This record gives sequence, structure tokens and C-alpha cells, in this order.
Amino acid sequence: MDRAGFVVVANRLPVDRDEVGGWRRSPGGLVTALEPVMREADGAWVGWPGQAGGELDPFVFDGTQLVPVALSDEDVELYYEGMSNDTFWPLYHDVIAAPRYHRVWWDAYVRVNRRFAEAAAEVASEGATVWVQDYQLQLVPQMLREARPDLTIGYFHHIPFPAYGLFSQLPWRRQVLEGLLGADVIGFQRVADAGNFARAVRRQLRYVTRASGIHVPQPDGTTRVALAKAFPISIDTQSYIEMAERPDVQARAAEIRESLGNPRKILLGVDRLDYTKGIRHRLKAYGELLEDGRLSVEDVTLVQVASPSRERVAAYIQLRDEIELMVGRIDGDFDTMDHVAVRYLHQAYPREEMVALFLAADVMLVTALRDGMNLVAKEYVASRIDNRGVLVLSEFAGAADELGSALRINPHDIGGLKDAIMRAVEMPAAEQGRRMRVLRRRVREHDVAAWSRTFLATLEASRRWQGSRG
Ligand code: GDG
Repeated sequence: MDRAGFVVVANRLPVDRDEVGGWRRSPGGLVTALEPVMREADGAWVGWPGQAGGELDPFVFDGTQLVPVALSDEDVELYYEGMSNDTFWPLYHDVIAAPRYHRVWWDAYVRVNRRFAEAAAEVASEGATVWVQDYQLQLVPQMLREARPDLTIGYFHHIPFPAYGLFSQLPWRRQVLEGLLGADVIGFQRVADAGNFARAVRRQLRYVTRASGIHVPQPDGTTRVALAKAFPISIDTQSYIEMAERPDVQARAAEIRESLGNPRKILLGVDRLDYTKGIRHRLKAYGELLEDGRLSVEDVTLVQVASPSRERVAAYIQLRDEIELMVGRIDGDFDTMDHVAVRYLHQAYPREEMVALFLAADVMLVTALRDGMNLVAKEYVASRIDNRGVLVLSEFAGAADELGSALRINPHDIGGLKDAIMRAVEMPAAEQGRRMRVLRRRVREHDVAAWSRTFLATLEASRRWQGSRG
């Protein structure tokens, strides 16, 4: 195994198995964002290959060294489905679902984090930069620092960081804060997330914080400054623009409209089927608008793509039942032979189909109850090369900090959500254009490459500064 000067550590490797047992690159923003950096810096990526099973040797894919971390069936159940997706995920999304605290899950989480840290320590060259990703690996920064004090360590948290009143429920709150503080820079989606983190550190560990700097006492009696700051993630905007410009994608958008019976307005929701996304609130508001007669199925259709997610976790199984009951009721009450109220799709689609849907949709509904960023909101905006369409955006999604020209909503306020949907459906083209242009400028200027550049530049600067402090 060659040692690397730049190492990404993430729960998943950036590849999936293809049909013939080979590897193909997985879709997704992080993979695209890091590709140029990986290539330039002879990078390595440490992660789980996605299926439980035995050891795999490191291998090179597309010029990047991939270092697989094996997870057993038990690891997947306890560390991934348990601690990551049934404890941290609900706790960090404001306990929308009840987090479960199980000591055996935590023990597995510690054990698996150690395995990731060891793999990273082994592949990183002297003085390398290591970038740890997300809530599955919150202990890795400190474990790595202990093993390899020569490394520069960054961490990015893709989901929200909750208020202290909620975070303090966590039986292992102290270990998690200390784990994260092993990093030189701890990145969050929103300024508020970084603030919640700093507050938790002050309350729980009694460390001093100044602006975004956190003073971390060291075993030798000195202090080290870790930075906790917001770095809002983004998308590969240009690739969405190029896809939206393709004649076949535009033809597909027209075909989608046609096959829905050419309704006057198409509303769209695209989410992983997750209780954080506010799919039920959206359906409730829409169903009531049909019931009130403010909307009619002759005029509007709601397309809801709910891509399958975490299907072995109980809360997700229950959510799916609830959503499908609601959809069934709305369709049963309001469909006609020619028109459908909700076209519900519990499926995953290729990127081209998503962009065609974005182009076909007059109104995009992002009603998350809590969301780190919500990339779908940015993807919709990027795809609207015609400067038309309306984004209805929850203030509880990180994207709301940047996308101020969207129609901002509180998804808990069903009355307000209904009014916003009506306003979106009725919005004159000129106002759509004014708003969409501002939104598009933001995602063009702030794409995912800018995100990773800014993070890595901050990380580099913090290390230089730390070095000069001696
Ligand atoms: C986490 C945070 C944060 C969905 N269905 C299909 C499909 N997708 C794509 C979307 C989008 C991605 O998946 C989902 O990203 P989101 O940001 O909306 O949400 P999470 O999955 O919860 O992501 C989130 C993100 O990390 C990044 O930091 O923004 O807040 O929760 O790209 O388009 N893509 C395709 N077919 C589908 O059926 N091709």
C-alpha cells in the first residue's frame, strides 16, 4: 500500500459494486467534489465498501487509492443501523423520532471508529492532511491525533448539530465532543450548528471559546486551538446545468408533463424516505388544499419521489406505512380517471430522470423538519436554466441560510404551508424569474468545488498558524 498525502475517511467508499462484481463510481456530491483534490494530492479514501463481509485489500480505482474497512453483519447492525441511524440521526435532527440509547451500540461505534482511524493512520504519509466525514465517525479525529500527532485533521459534519438541551441527552456526550475536538477544523453546514457545538463544549467540557476558536487543553499543559465554523456544502452546479441543456432531458421533461395529463401546474417533492424530510406535512397541506377546493386535480398534480432508505430501521418501516396510507387516501378521494392527485414513486432514478423532473416541475416543495443542508433545493435551482419555477423551502433546512429568495416556510404551520403552496402555484412568471435568478447566482458562485477549496484552505491555514505558535 502506498502512503498518501491526502486522505478522506468516510463511512462509505466512493464506489459501488456493479452487476458483474466490479466497481463503479457512486453518484454523489462528495465524490465529485473531492475527485480533483484526490487526483492532485495522490489521495487515498478510507471507507466501507457497502456490503458486510470479509477483508478486502486496498486497490486503485480511477487514480485514487481505496482502502476498504470491513464491517461484519453485527457491525452493520450495531454501529451503522443502530448507533448511527437510530441514535445520532434522530438526536441530531431535534428528536423528530425518539433516539434509542443502547450501550452495545455505543461499544460497537467506538470499536468501528477505531478501525477506521487505524486504517487512516496506516495509509497517511508523514505530515499528511486527513479529512474525516460525518456523524458515523465522530471519534476518529481524536483517535487519529493520538496515533499520529503529525497529521493535519479536518472533520465535516453533514447533518445538524442540535441545541445543548437535546445533545445533553446523549449518555456519551463527553466522548463525542472530545472525539470531534481532535480535529484542527470542525466544519458544519450552518453558523447555528457551529454555535450549538461551541456551546456544548463550553457547558460540558468548560473549555474557553473565542469567536470560532476553541481552546483545547493538551496533556502537556499547553492549549491547542480548534476551529468550529460553517462551510455550507453545495452541488456540482455546472453538471446540472449541462444536463438541463440536453435536448433528450428536455424532451423527457415534456414527456413527463404529457404522461401526467398536462396539468397546469406540477408540484414536486424529492427526498430519501426519511422522517426528517417533512413528507407527511407536505401531503397534509396538499390534501387539505384539494379538500378545501383551493386546488383541483384537473389543474395540479403532486409528484413525490421517495427513494428507499434505511429499510431495516423500525422508524423508517413505520414512516413508509404512514406515508403510503396518506397517499392512498388522497388519491382515493381525489383522483379521476384522467387525473392523479399524487403520483407517488418509492424508487430511485438515474440523475437524468431527476433533472427532467426538476425541469417539468413548476413548484419544488422542500418541507424538511430539520435538514443539514438539503441538496435537492440547490439541484432544482441549478436545473432551472429557464429561470422559471418556484422553490418552497423550509427554514429548518440549512439551504435556507443561502437561498433567501425562495418562499420560506415553517412546515409545522400547515396553514402557512398551504398559503405558500397557493402563492407558488399562482406566482406570475416575472416574479418567478426575479427570484430564480438570484437563487441561481448563488449556486453558480458557490458550488461544491468552492466548498471543498474553502474548507481545505482553512484547514491548511489553521495548521500553519498552530505551527507558528509553536
Ligand atoms: C445529507 C444531509 C446534506 C435522492 N433520490 C434520488 C437521488 N437523490 C439525491 C438527491 C440529492 C441526494 O440524493 C440527497 O441529498 P440531500 O442533501 O437532499 O439529503 P441527505 O441524503 O439527507 O444528505 C443533508 C447532505 O448530506 C450533504 O451534506 O445536504 O442535509 O441530510 O443529491 O438528488 N438521486 C438520484 N435518484 C434518486 O432517486 N439519482
